[in-house]
Formats: sequence, structure tokens, C-alpha cells
Amino acid sequence: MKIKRYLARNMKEACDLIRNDLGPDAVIVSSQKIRERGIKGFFSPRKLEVTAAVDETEEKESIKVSIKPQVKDSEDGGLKQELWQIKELLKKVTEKDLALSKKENENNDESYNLKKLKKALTDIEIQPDIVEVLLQDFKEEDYQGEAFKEKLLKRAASFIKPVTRSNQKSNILAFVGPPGVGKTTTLAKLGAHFSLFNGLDIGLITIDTYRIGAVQQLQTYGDIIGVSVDVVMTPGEFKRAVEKNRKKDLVLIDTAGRPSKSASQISELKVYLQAVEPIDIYLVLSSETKDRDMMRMLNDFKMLNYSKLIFTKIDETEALGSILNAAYITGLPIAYITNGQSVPDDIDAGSPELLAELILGDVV
Ligand SMILES: Nc1nc2c(ncn2[C@@H]2O[C@H](COP(=O)(O)OP(=O)(O)OP(=O)(O)O)[C@@H](O)[C@H]2O)c(=O)[nH]1
Ligand SMILES: [Mg+2]
Repeated sequence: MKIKRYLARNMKEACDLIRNDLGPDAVIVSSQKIRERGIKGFFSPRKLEVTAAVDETEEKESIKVSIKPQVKDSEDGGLKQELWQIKELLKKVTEKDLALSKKENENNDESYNLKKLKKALTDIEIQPDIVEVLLQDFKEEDYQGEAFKEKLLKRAASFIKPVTRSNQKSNILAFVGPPGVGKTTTLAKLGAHFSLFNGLDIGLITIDTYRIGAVQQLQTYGDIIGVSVDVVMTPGEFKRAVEKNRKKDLVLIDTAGRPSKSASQISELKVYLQAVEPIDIYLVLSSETKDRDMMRMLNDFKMLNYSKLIFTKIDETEALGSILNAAYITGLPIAYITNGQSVPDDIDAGSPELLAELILGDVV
């Protein structure tokens, strides 16, 4: 076997060279484009390097045109040869391989549905770990349709604890939380409901002498409901005001908004609230709050021993997942949700089923 390397500008020129040199029996073993060595090669066009071989023992007549099938006397002959090899390889793909790849595609479709669902759930700010628990034990084929929706809503509702007689500690309720979340408005909505519609005897107390206009704000609501408001400046006054109102059906206590990062301001409030026992403390949070901040607030207000949650402003956001996170992580009941500024209308009891529908209704 004689093997030789040729440099040419194109395949036609290479074939001519090979035919002239090795004769018509030669076959091309390989071909590649290269640059000639040295500075001259760097600046000149790339050349074609072709390796050809001829078996000197074979009868010349029998393999006359063995060069021909591999190159068609043109520069793209090498490419055509490669295409032919690829075609041959493709032919070797068996039925089994095809069936396998079809199955793989189907699986990808399924996980695509699951991915889409998970993304939709995390987009409304449900934490990824809670999404996993939410979808636990569902089957791939379940991820769509009415039956799935029903099951998912049921599962989400099971994460939310309802308010029951057994978890109502007291008829004295204090509303605490960060500034501006809607504590006073929510208190007024409840006061008006229980007083005007349920005929209960209501007491109103405020320990918010911090913000200008806060007392006046509650006073206005008190006038509408038809009850006076006790304004207290010290823990001692607070205790006495509660004692004075204790016989009432319901005593609602307004507090100054405390920034959750300010442990000292929350501690000040704690001194007041500790003066009264038993007391049910409701942490009021705005559902507009980012989940990460919401988690921090739940933590920062822990020192007040709140036992129920209220979420306001659900009319202001489409991503209500953090409500589900809060319910799941704290295990505390969601007493109320509010959905507007109108007193007393825009408030609802936070029933688990209603909340599940509100949170997930648009996703599934
Ligand atoms: N859109 C909407 N606005 C609300 C809701 N609840 C309260 N607000 C508005 O939120 C603003 C603040 O409400 P407040 O009740 O004064 O809030 P707060 O928590 O008592 O505020 P501070 O006492 O200053 O901490 C007011 O403009 C309310 O009308 C609600 O559910 N939806
Ligand atoms: Mg207020």
C-alpha cells in the first residue's frame, strides 16, 4: 500500500494530482482544510490537504475509478462524502431507538407541564419548598383539569387553620403590625360589623398616641359606631381602660404601627400588652408585602405572642402566595382578610376554602 499526502486549492485539483501521480486505482483516505506553515501561510487562503492511497498489488483493471464515488470532481466532494457517511449512520438507527426517543419526548412533555405549574405557583410567591409539599403525591397525568384543581385547592385549604371557638382566647383583641398596613381601618370594619349588624356591645381603646391624627381617626369611627374611645398613654392606663371595658362583649385595641426591624419599639408595645391577660393579639400584615419581608415580619413580631393573622389589601395584589406560606409556616389561623378601603364592607372571615380559591384560583 502506497500512501501519499497532497496539497491543492480544491478537490478537483487534488484528484487530478492523485490520478496523475498514483493512477486511477487510488482512493482518498482523508481530506481537511489547513493553513500552510509559516507567516506566508497565515496570510494566504487555506489549502486542501488530501491523503490518498493505492494498493500496488491489486489488478489495475478491476478498480479503475475508485476515486470517483468519493469526489464528484468538485470542491464539495468531501462534504458529499461526509453526508453519505451520516446517511449510513442514520440508517442504523433501529426501531427500538426510535421508540425510546419517542418515550423520552413524552416524558419531557410531562415534566414541561409540571415545570409550568411550579413556575406559576412560585410566580405568585409560594415558596418552592411549599410548592413541593402542595404537589406531593399527585401523579403527572393529574396536573390539569377540574379534578386536579379541586384536589389542589383542598390541599392548599388544609394548610390554613380556621378560627374556631377553641382557639379564641379572649374577648379582648389587640391589633398590631407594621405602619400603614390597615390596622385601624380593619378594627373599624370589625367594630362596625359586630356593633351595627350583630348588636354586640363594643369597647374601643387606642394606645396609638404616636402618630398625629391617629386618635382622631379612631374617634371618627367610634362616632359612626356610636361608642366612645379610651385613649391611653401608659401601660397602667391601658390596664385600667381594659378593666373598665371588660364586661363588654368585645374590646378592640388599636396600636401604633411599629417597623418590624425596630425591636425596641416592638418591646415598648409588649410592655403595654403584657399588662393585660388574657388577650388575643392579631398580627395585621399587608398582602402586598414581598414574601421575604413578610417572613421577616412574622419573625420580628413573635415577641408579642400574636396568635392570629389578618391579611389586608388583597385587592392590591395578584400574588397572594405569601399568605399560604405564612399560614403553613406559622400554623396560625387567618382570622380575616380585607379587600378595600370601605368601612365596614371590605372584610371577610379568612375561611380556608375561600383563601385557597383566592390564592390559587387564577393558577389552576
Ligand atoms: N386597598 C386597600 N386599602 C386599605 C385596606 N385596608 C386599609 N387600607 C388603606 O390603607 C391606608 C392605611 O390604613 P390604616 O388603617 O390607617 O393603617 P394603619 O395600619 O392603622 O396605619 P398606622 O396606624 O399608621 O400604622 C388607608 O388609606 C386605608 O384606607 C384594604 O384592604 N385595601
Ligand atoms: Mg392606625
